[in-house]
Amino acid sequence: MKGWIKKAGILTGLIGLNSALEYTPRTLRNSPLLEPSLSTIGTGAQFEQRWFENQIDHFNDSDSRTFNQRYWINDRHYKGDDNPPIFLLEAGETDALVRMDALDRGIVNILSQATGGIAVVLEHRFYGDSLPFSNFTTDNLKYLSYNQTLQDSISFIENFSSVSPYSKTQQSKWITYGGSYAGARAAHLRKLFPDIVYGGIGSSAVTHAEDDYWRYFDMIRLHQDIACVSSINEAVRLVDLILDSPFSYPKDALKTMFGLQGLRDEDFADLITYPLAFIQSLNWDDAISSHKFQSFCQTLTEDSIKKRLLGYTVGSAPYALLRYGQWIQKNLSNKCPADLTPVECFGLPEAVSTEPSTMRAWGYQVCTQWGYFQGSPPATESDAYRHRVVSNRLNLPHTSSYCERDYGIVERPHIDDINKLGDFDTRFPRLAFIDGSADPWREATPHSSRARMRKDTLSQPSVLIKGGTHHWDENGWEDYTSEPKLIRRVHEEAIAFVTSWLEE
Ligand SMILES: *[C@@H]1O[C@H](CO)[C@@H](O)[C@H](O)[C@H]1NC(C)=O
Ligand SMILES: *[C@@H]1O[C@H](CO)[C@@H](O)[C@H](O)[C@H]1NC(C)=O
Ligand SMILES: *[C@@H]1O[C@H](CO)[C@@H](O)[C@H](O)[C@H]1NC(C)=O
Ligand SMILES: *[C@@H]1O[C@H](CO)[C@@H](O)[C@H](O)[C@H]1NC(C)=O
Ligand SMILES: CC(=O)N[C@H]1CO[C@H](CO)[C@@H](O)[C@@H]1O
Repeated sequence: MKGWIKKAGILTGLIGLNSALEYTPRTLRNSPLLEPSLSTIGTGAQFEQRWFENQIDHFNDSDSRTFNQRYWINDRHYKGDDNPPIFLLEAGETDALVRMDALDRGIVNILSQATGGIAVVLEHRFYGDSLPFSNFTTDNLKYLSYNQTLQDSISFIENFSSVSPYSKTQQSKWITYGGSYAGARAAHLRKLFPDIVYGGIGSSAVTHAEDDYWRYFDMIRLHQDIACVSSINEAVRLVDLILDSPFSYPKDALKTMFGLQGLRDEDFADLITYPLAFIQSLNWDDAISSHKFQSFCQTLTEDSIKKRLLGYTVGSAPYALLRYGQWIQKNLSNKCPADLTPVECFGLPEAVSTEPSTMRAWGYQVCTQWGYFQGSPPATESDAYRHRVVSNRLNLPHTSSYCERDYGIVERPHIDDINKLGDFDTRFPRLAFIDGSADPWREATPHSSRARMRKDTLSQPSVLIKGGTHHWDENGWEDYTSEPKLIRRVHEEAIAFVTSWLEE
């Protein structure tokens, strides 16, 4: 694998990682290529990078080791009054530079502007440059338990007025905000530490941890373009049929058609889920939205003479498969440098690196507490299974096998650590949940089809963005009043409920 790592630059940006929660084929997970690159996420240069010294172990008084946690402040709306409201954007499972746009133009800037407050982004331990250890061995990663990480934010809030340049903030009201995993954090911080955290907004907040999260892909089936979804389904069923063949010839031909010859069946099935991951990065703002899923759909469904001919003779599935293969070849396989084989580029590496990386950290959180292994629906979910958009090779034993391989973890994740904090029914005064109706993560949020209905009140707002995917309210425009109505209304509602909270 050495050659591949040396050429790490080549695939940078291939996956438009917003955060580690974005689905990543297992075969690409260990790749250093997935670290977000500064050219795609910006440098945050407009804000000064600051450091807070935090405890590595919050629960052991005789352990005095500390690490430096990174944060940034947007104070352009702060007029110098005593105790301004402070909006803490939890960066979550990513390099926090990814959140600089949200600090500059997004939700916390909008809320600070409306209230004369201060906006802060705090990087999460083990991500970006907030590293307690320079080696992510499983032993070191044990300090990445959820309770330790929540305590980081609490220590930060409690010490902010003494360590930051803003000393007149001892009595400030803190409101947490986060999207995705960070959304769950924002909600849990409010609920678990109500005297320290005045209010919270969980956007696409995954308050429900789940071992087998096959619903991720099923949300794609349920909410994306029907013609495209049914083409994917036809192609995938044909893939599974071919992979079931006892002979190697058809399987080899299939993989070659995708430019992925030599890959193991499971690695192949996993890798071709690649275009589906981009659903999560669809955004109302065209400038930052990913267009790869649409490009994939267009390729699969395009009308052509060939499509009609194949349709009349052997059915539409072979056409869908052919086009699927072409798209993967053009957009993924061909990115492999010419002097390397597909296996060298896309097969699982033999040795696992313990170097610090987003995937290494998030994978540990997944394997120990959160679950969210994404794959095919189980056959018992007959409707979802029949219409699956990913191969049935991607079952739970397969999708979670990296836990043992990469971390030596054999137990199932302790999802109860998370779910006992409220699960779908997490609620608290001054705690808001904002979700997208088509978000692949919706089934892990309080707006899941399995959750109790919620009333939308000023104290406990419950907002579902129609057609939205992942935390669409996090980003915004400098002048939010010029945003498209769908999003402007969410931002207006957030200003209204936050203003009312602050008046209480
Ligand atoms: C607490 O910290 C001390 C000093 O580092 C260490 O010797 C001890 O094993 C720690 N206890 C636990 C339970 O981790
Ligand atoms: C990280 O720890 C592992 C296991 O102890 C060790 O084999 C490896 O050499 C260490 N890597 C670095 C860069 O220190
Ligand atoms: C923190 O979480 C870890 C992992 O679940 C657990 O072992 C530990 O007992 C917890 N500590 C506290 C103080 O709750
Ligand atoms: C932060 O505040 C807490 C309680 O106010 C205090 O015990 C702790 O020592 C402080 N930590 C730092 C790093 O300043
Ligand atoms: C996003 C991307 O790179 N899309 C390309 C994938 O391949 C098709 C052709 O099949 C191109 O047209 C796209 O530009």
